[in-house]
Amino acid sequence: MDFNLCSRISILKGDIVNVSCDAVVNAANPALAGGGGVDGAIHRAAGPALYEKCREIIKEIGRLETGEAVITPAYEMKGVSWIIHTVGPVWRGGNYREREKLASCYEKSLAIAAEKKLKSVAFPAISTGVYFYPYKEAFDAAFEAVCGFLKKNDFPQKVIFVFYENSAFEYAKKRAAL
Ligand code: AR6
Repeated sequence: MDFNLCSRISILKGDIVNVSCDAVVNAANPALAGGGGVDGAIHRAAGPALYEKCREIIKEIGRLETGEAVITPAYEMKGVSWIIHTVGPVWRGGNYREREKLASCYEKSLAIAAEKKLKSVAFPAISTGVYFYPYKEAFDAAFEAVCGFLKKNDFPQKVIFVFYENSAFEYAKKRAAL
């Protein structure tokens, strides 16, 4: 990876709610109804106002389509100002445009961050939990999308990939050569 890009990407292991940054990305569902995994952790950290805001958004847009993203405040979540909610694809074997849809989650989330001139954005490994996307293929798609975006945009200045599981964390570090 070239030096400039390298200095703009970090790979961490841990809980995304403990990362300090301008925005964290939530692996949401189309109803923005909260759930388990990252979504549950983010809703718990942000408090009930987030749930209310999500209801308002769904009233307006009906549902959040796979690969799309919306932004809300982070409410009570410490060290974070914004939450960007995106819906990853459910893995169905790889022939249902899963890669394209997963790349879109990263690109649309980053486009929102760029528009707001946010400095730092943290992503979980979208779709790799209950949506069953294999973690290696998921990181390959995510990394390509993020690098492509950062090359063309000055904001966000920094992207942080946050992994919960050691295998995914180790793979990402090796793959990104960080
Ligand atoms: N911090 C960082 N990573 C986490 C955390 C955490 N606190 N918790 C889990 N992970 P998932 P999806 C990892 O299932 O596959 C929800 O119910 C986890 O190990 O959270 O996109 C939504 O409401 C996994 O690698 O998201 C949707 O219905 C990765 O985050 C659905 O799940 C993603 O796992 C979305 O499924």
